[in-house]
Parts: sequence; structure tokens; C-alpha cells
Amino acid sequence: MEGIPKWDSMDVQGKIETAITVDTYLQCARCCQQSDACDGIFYNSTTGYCVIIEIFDGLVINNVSLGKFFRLKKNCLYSGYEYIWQLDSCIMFYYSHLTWSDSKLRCVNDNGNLLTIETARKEYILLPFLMEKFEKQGLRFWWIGGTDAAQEGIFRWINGENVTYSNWDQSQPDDSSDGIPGADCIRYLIHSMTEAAWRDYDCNDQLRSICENKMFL
Ligand SMILES: [Ca+2]
Ligand SMILES: [Ca+2]
Repeated sequence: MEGIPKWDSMDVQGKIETAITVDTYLQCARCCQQSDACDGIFYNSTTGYCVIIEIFDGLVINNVSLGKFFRLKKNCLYSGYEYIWQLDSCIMFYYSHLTWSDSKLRCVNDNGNLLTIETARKEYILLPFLMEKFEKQGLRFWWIGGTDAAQEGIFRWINGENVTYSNWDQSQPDDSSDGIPGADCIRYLIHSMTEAAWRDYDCNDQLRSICENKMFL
């Protein structure tokens, strides 16, 4: 079975990229491996119908009601990281509290980076993980990898990219931390099971944090 990817099956939504007819599930799986746009397949063993599916950027994803869907499964290289297949990325939640800079360093020491949220889709996919931690453990605040420390008012992700997509809370960013002047780091805040937003906050505050990497077994 060498070279054959591991697949999970679950109900998901996606966009149909290509549809062909093949004799076996493995042929269908190999087609997916050969396509950059393939996030998973649908295969109907009765008809041989093989559909290459791409999960595309954006909140609204076309409904695929064809039946069973297979998606590629990867394992994260480093223990503690959790594979999020929709993002093809590994995420780690750190529970001990550190300043933003120390949180950033901790991620790097563990071969990752503080989480960046460049798109609405990424936030949408991550939210259930955060909401679960809020629901079960009451955890509300997380450092993520954005700051305006280099230039006040211009928020950048730690990879140097400008923050273009954002989910700022009402009246944020305000360069203030609960009324105390000075706030250069993005704090992720869970308000409730249905509401979450970003606030700029004092980078010296100690919070839990989220790291990300793309290193797989
Ligand atoms: Ca600021
Ligand atoms: Ca603020």
C-alpha cells in the first residue's frame, strides 16, 4: 500500500473540480494526489463515478450531496499539534500564559508561528475549536500573531503581511487595553458561543496562545 494516502470519510461540503469514471476507489484517490486543487474525493463504487473536490476560499461552500466523501488525512510532525484538514495546517493551543513576545518565541521554539488569520474562511474553520474550549473550559482570550508595534495603527501579521481581512470588535483597534493607553498586539476574544472578535491589547499581558505550522509526518 506504499504511496497510497490515508483517507477519512466524513460529510463535508466542497466544490466539484473534476468528475471522471474509474474502476476503483484507489484510481480515484490517485487522481486526487496528482491534482493540486484536490482536497478530497467522492467515489461511488457502483457507478465508478469519481469526483475531485476542492474546498475553496470563502464562507459559502457549494453543497455536494452525492454521498460519501473522502479527504486526505495527514499527521502533524510535532506532538501536541492537531491537523486541521480544511486548512491543511497543524494547530497547537498553548494553555500557559505568556506575554505576546514570549508566546511568539514559544511557537518558534516548537517549530511553529503564532497563528495568523488572513481570511474569513480560516477564522470560520478555527472557530469551532475555540468555541469548544470556551464551552468546556471557559477559555476566552488567546494571543494570535498580529501586531502594530512596528508602526502604530498598521497591523501586520508576523510573516510581515498587512492585516487585510479582520474581525475587529466594536470600536477596535483603539490602541488601548480596557481604557489603559497602549495596545499593539491582537488578542482573540470569545464573547459567547456565537460571537468572537479581535481586540488590540497590551502586548505585556500574559495570555494563552495559538501556534500553527505546516510540518507533517
Ligand atoms: Ca497600537
Ligand atoms: Ca483595544
